[in-house]
Amino acid sequence: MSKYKNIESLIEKKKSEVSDLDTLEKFRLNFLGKKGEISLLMKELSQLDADARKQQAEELNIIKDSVLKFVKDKTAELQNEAMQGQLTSESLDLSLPVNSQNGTIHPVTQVIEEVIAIFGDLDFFVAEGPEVETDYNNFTALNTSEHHPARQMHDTFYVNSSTDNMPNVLRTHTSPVQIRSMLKQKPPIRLIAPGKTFRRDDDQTHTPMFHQVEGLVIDNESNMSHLKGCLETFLKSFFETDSLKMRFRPSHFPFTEPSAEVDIGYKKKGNQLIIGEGDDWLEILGCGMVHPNVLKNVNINPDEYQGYAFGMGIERLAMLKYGISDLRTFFDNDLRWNKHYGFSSINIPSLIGDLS
Ligand code: 2NM
Repeated sequence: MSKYKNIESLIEKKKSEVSDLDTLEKFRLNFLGKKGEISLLMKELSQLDADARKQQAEELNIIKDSVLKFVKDKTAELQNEAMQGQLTSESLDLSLPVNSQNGTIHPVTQVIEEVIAIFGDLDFFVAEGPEVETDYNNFTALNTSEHHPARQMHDTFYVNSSTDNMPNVLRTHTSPVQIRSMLKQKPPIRLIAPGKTFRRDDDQTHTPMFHQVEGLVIDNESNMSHLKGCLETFLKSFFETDSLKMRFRPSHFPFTEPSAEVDIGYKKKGNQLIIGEGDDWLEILGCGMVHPNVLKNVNINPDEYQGYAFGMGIERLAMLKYGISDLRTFFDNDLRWNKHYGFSSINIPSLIGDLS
């Protein structure tokens, strides 16, 4: 042992001088680097005879291993200290008042909150579900046949997982949330399902991800006139107007019968759209009476229960209400756009206070 007393005491002295990752790296190079003290001593071993070489190599390896262990342990210790320091210095006090000069609420979030406030007041509750769905919940349960064009690869994002040997999809509408809700809960049901939806579409007026809100009412009396009254109340409240021209046009969806599309009247005043009056029509939502096959698929007896459903695009509602002309700008994350079209985080939409 005596031969290496000097280096051992040098190591102990240098250990005590290590205070951060920089000095630790210098320490490592000083002993274990190519021209480090231990490496040089290793080279000297070759000049010794076999017995002495074996004995001293053993001693030197023990010293080398202890230096390696020190470097490893000290690295972990210093990194942990750095992390703790960062966690303390970067802590965020969530109880501080909002600085409304900075962040804004995105128009999509704002409109979802407004829609929830209105339907909440009409006794609807909010339902949610996963964005990756089974092919069954997204299509089959909704009376969409095996060969319906909506199932085609060019409309639907299929993902690399499957349920019951059927591929999973990114939900193309929020209707699978209604399927899940009807399987869990017996009528009467009054729900809305807001959320992200996905379709393989990307052009001026389509983005591959967009938001929808759908509504569902199931009981033993609701009919088309209830549907019409419900939508009229909603649209008047949402567009904050008492005069609202509205028309139903016959349409087709696999999950409703009869089905309709709803237009609202508007006119142009300069660059501005006046919603509710005028001789031009804007398509705003789709709706209908829930198809008996859909009810059967969720074990609800269509001879006992019936109901209506509707669906609309959130971005479209936001564009019409807040005069945003380009869909794609919603997802550009341009801070100037966010600041211009965003909403204060202090004003939460409500029917008692201000909707917007
Ligand atoms: C729409 C239009 C018409 C709809 C139907 C259902 C369900 F689950 F009850 F069958 N949910 N949503 C529906 C009906 C959606 O969106 C344009």
